[in-house]
Amino acid sequence: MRGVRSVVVWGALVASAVAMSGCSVPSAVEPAAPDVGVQLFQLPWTSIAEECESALGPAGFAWVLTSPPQEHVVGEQWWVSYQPVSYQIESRLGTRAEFADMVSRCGAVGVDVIADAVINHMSGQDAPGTGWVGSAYAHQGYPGLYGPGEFHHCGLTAQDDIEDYGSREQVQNCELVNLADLDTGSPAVRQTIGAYLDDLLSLGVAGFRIDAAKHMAAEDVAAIVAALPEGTRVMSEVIRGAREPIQPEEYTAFGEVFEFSYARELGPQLESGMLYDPDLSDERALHVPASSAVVFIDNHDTERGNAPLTYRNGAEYLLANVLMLADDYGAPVVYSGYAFSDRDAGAPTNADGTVDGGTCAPHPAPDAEYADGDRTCVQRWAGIVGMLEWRAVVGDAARMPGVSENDAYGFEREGRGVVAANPNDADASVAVPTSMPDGEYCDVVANGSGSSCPEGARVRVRDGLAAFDLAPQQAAAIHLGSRVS
Ligand code: LM2
Ligand code: CA
Repeated sequence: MRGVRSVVVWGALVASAVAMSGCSVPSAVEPAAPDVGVQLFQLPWTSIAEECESALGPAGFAWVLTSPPQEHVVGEQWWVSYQPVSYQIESRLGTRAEFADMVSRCGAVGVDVIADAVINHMSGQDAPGTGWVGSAYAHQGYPGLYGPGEFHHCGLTAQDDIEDYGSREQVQNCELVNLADLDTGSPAVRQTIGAYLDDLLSLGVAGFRIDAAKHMAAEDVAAIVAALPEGTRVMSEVIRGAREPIQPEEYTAFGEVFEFSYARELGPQLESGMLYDPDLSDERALHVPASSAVVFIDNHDTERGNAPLTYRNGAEYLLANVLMLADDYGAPVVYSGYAFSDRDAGAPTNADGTVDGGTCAPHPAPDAEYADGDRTCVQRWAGIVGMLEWRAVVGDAARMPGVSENDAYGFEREGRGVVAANPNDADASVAVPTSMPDGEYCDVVANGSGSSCPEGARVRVRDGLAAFDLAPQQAAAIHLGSRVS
């Protein structure tokens, strides 16, 4: 099902590239299967369904990562999503019926749904309470699911909280910020978690982000995954800490992992203007192999933490996303949330407490004018949409060695596309070697998937060089299908 629909979508993508340029993509070019995802943080299910139909499907996104769908503690903060009280698919983000409708509508336009699975822990409340749809709970008691005997009591720290990330035992068996830590080594617990994941699969999800995977022994996650149907996509969140005992590599045997090194290295290098060229070495140190990696510039935690670039950085953030989408390492996931000044602030809500989906209309591009609560809508920025088209056209073409000139930088994906970036505060020009045919091409970062190409968005290729003139913090990219003359 996924494959067939995907073919239709990338057929349309390349068709639009051809329509734009008025000349055909040489037949040697096989468009790549879409692999780019988008995390739509705290966006309600009905809004995600609409977004799939109006934006994600047409742009060629392959998957969307949702916020956690299960019942949670009651509260205003976004992070109540990460405190499960039952596995009912009922939350501030929508009902079970709305979730199911989203999965089928996204699937119909070729977009898989990846659900955020919070399975390391339950709530972090000390006092008993009642969840979003009325489930009673206590810190280590969730009627019908788990009793006190099914939680870890690590007994290693004063409050049973994780204190030392240098201790494997603490990280996996103590409580992460007071969140009741499930005994994932127990067959009964594994089975209950498995039933929850199976339920989501029965609604059509393609796979899961495994929240806080580092806080579960890899063998525990492996056992839970082994019980899922073959082909279920699994993306473990294992925040890499260079000197920590638990490393992401332990989790690659049964799925992909979010590779936190990628953004950590890309961001600072962009800011200093010292762009790094991974092709100068054969392997990326402290990175999992490309086929295991999910890469991102930021996510909901890092944008509230130490992400070097977020929506607040405007053009430079777009530039970083462009380079990630141009790269040949891992499956990229674009992040899209809402503006905030208080790290705990939830997305705007309706009178009944459900999250409001907002609108993308005011901010179609990086913008300094976000008010708190505005959706950033990164998935609709012209430069992002243009790069999805670019990525489909370059496919698996080799990434050629980068060149750096006048503090600007660029590289070719052999014979099919060229990208360039100027992370500095002054105009800069760079000529990037390419085997693309001579001619004038449209910059798809500036022009998105637009049908006509304004003069200012054109890039000339002559005698094996693509000549880019870039404004401060501008990235630009051309591909075989974006040729205008
Ligand atoms: C994750 N990945 O491993 C999520 O991506 C991250 O967003 C989650 O933290 C975390 N792990 C647990 O799933 C968020 C948020 C925390 C919040 C927790 C639980 O960043 O601030 O903790 O969710 O809702 C909050 C309070 C904290 C309190 C805790 C329990 O900030 O002070 O701890 O609730 O009541 C006493
Ligand atoms: Ca644990």
